Amino acid sequence: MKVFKFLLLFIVTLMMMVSLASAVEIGPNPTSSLLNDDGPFSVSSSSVSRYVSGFGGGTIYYPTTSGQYGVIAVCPGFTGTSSSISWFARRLATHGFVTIAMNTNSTLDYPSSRATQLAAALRYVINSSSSTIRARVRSADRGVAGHSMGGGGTLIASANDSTLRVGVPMTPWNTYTSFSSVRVPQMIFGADGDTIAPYASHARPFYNSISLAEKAYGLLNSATHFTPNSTDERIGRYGVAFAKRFVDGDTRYTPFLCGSEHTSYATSLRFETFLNTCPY
Ligand code: 9J3
Repeated sequence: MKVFKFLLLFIVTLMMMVSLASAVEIGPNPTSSLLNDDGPFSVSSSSVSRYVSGFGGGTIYYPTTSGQYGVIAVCPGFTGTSSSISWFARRLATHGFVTIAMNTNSTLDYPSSRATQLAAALRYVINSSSSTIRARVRSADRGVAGHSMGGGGTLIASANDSTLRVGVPMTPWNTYTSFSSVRVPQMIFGADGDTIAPYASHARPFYNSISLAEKAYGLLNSATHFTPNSTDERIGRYGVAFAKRFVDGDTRYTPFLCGSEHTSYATSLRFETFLNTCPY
């Protein structure tokens, strides 16, 4: 009996050590007003030539404060360039991530190509020729995000690499709807007025098809296909909170995804529909 109790205590202690080891708290305790805007980190940026191999260059954003941060690549949509999603890459960085607002090899590349380019952009940041940027990166903690075909690419990149920690597809577009093999947590945004990637045939069936990962779906009210191309409080708030929860394992963000801070914010004025697999 005593041996049994000792074993149990030992196992519980081990489990606690494992869960602590995989969670990194970066930055002050989150508040609603911090999450609605730029975060507490000052950010530097570094431009990446379009002639690098595997993707089309872009801009890296990283916290000025030394430390190790998760890394997230953000991909634009069809005909778009990095400037169309740079607000989101920069926003993530101000909350404690190293990010890249990337360009694609061709602005006409399809989602499967955008997926391999997202992976190439992550590798590029992790192996950066800048020792400052290399020193800021926790290479095990990688995520992907993107708009439209970049959102389709985000889901495909997530299906291709189950070691990614997060995907944030924004008004995603793809030729097929089943992402049943995805094991990477996804925060999917749809737009109620999207006529290019209508949520009923894109974002929503993508969300529904995922059963092997934690997920959330926010259908933005009074929004279009291009709402993710400029600063949006809702996308910033939930994109940051979801990335913090799943890239850093930081459960201080749980109330903003599943708890009272979520339910009070996610009114029907902001989200026509909000679905999730809470608690997480
Ligand atoms: O990336 C997007 O904005 C994709 C939607 C699109 O127009 O696809 C047509 C082929």
